[in-house]
Parts: sequence; structure tokens; C-alpha cells
Amino acid sequence: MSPSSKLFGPFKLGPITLPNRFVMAPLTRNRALAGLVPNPLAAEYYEQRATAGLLISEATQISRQGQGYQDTPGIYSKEQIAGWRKITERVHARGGHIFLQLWHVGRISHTSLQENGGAPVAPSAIRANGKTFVGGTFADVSQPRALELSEIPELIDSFRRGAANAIDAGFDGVEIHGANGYLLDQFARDGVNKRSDAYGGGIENRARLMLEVAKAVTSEVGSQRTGIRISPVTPSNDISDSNPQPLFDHIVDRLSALKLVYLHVVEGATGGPRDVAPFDYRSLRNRFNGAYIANNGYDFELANKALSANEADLIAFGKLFIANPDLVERFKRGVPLNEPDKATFYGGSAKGYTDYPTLESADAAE
Ligand code: 8OZ
Repeated sequence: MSPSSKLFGPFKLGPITLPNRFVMAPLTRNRALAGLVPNPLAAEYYEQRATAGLLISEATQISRQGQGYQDTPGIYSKEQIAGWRKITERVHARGGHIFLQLWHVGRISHTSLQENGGAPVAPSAIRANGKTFVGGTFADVSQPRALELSEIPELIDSFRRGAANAIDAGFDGVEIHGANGYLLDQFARDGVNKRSDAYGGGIENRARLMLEVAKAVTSEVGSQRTGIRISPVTPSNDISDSNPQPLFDHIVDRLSALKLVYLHVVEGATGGPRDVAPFDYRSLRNRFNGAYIANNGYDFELANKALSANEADLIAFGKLFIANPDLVERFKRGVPLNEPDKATFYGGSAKGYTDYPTLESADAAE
């Protein structure tokens, strides 16, 4: 093992100094309680993982309209803000840093989650071929309606308010969810966006919503507390684009001009193969002035390779952090990792959430 690896060294992320280059990726866990307030167990869950340089919260809807799955937490009510505050306090008490991921699912939703059973919103009225989890079961996502041009300012404002609420709840910053076939990605990619107004058509128009959201959020909380996640070639949630390289090159040029603190890139198919489609990630890294967080299928070896080759500044690990709260220590010592239990990823309680053993707890049990 090489504890001399760059992974274990500090990194300056805007105003904060991270003790290492590990990022815990945003991970949906579907354990929110009534009012979509985060589960008190989440304070323990995030605290257990606070030795990561940076934690990114699970995707958190910025409005009721932005929810697409049961029991995902929100950041739009007083109760939700109070719930999150308990979590950020615990993470900070352990010396950790945490950003909140701001989420709007767009068409990946179900009428049962929407106000008065209404249709989810999307760039265009095209239903995704996919399922969501609602009412305790998997269901086809609902037919969406196209957002009216007149609704877009309020939509952007809901991201701005979500960001303000996150800072109020004690987060160190926010990550805009621009990935995985959710609303902002739906606007950006031409397989789904068939609009003929200023938010559809060419690359500049399709990128507009994501960039206007980024501008609103940075004006609210500061660019040095704003990151963004994108996934240029993922097919997640039935998304596609005929020519993603120039689209995301353009988006990243503009995000760089807005001085976002980081660009978080899911390389390849989210949670799947890294080589699903050709794409030049180096082009994004070179265009972006802030930190580059690489994600998707990284292990210790690949992380070291990417850092040594200066392909990334920080590495986000997802499933590895679900199963290994002390992933930093485990990599440092070169000891075996716990296996994640897929059956407890989404929903449930402490099992598969806060009960994965650490090296310390295993030592104590001997
Ligand atoms: C898994 C299940 C539900 C949602 C994403 C927020 O892919 C998610 C998500 C992941 O970004």
C-alpha cells in the first residue's frame, strides 16, 4: 500500500481545506420520515463517514414538484431544514465537510407524488421508459407535461431557495444535480428536449436552464460554495443526446466562467460501465478552472492513477462508502473492504445503513 498516495493529502476546495481527496458521492437511501424530513439515523450515517474529505448528501428535492421517489428528503420546509441542521452539526463536530445536493427529477416522477395528482414536469411531454419506487412498489413513471416558458423563473427560484435553505441548515455548500437524466439533464440533451423556445433547439438553448440555475445558485450562496454534477454519456433514466461532447464542452466553459468551486463528473454509465460511449473527459477538466471530481467505478488503484496523471483533483466513491464508513482508513491500511448489501440500499432503517462495521468496531468486538 502507499499511504504516500495523493489521495491521503489535503486539498483546498474554495474556502475550505479538505484533509484528503476522498469524496463520498451523493447516494439515494430513501429513509426520510414524515414531511420528508431526513431520518435522525442519517446524522449517525453521515457522521460515521465524516473522515471523507467531503461528503455530498443524498439527492434532495428542492420542491414537492421535484420529488420522484418515495421517502427522499427535501430542503424546502422549515422542518426539513431543522432536520438537516442536526446532520451538519454532527458532521462538523467530527471535523467533516458536507455539501447538499439540490435535486429536481423532472419527468422521472409519478402523479401520486405531485400536488393534486398532477403530471410531473419536463422539457417536453415525452414519457420516460422507466420505473420509480412509490407507495412501496415499482411503478412506471408518469406521462409528464412540458413546462410553460412562464413557469421557468419560479423553477429557477426554487433551486435558489433550496441553496439558501441548505446554507441555513449548516451545509458548507451545495451541489446542483445536473446528471442522471433528471430535470436539468433532460433540458440539456436532445433525445428528450424537443422545445422550440429559448430553452430548446441548439446547444446554447438546451444548456440555458442548467446555466441559469447555476447563476441563480451562485448569486445566492457564492460560487465558491457551489459545485455541480454532470454525467455526459450516461443512459440513466432513458436520457440520450446525439452529440454530447460539444454540448458538455459548452456547459463546462460557462460553468467555469461562473467560477463554480467544483465540477463533479460521472464518467460513463452511472453505476455501470465506464466505457459505455466515447467521451473526452480531459476536455472538460481542461476547460474548468475549479476542482474536478471524478466518479464512477473508482477503486484505490484507479483513483491513484487518475490523481497521478492529474486527471482529477478529488475522487468520489459511492457504493464503497455505503459499506465502508471508514473507507479512508481501510485504503490507508490496505485491508479488505466490506461488501455492500444491495437489498438495503433503498428504504428501510438501520440495517445496511448505520450498521456496517468499521475496523475500530471490529477490533472492539474481538
Ligand atoms: C438511485 C435511485 C434513485 C435515485 C441519481 C438520485 O441517480 C439518483 C438516484 C439513484 O442521481
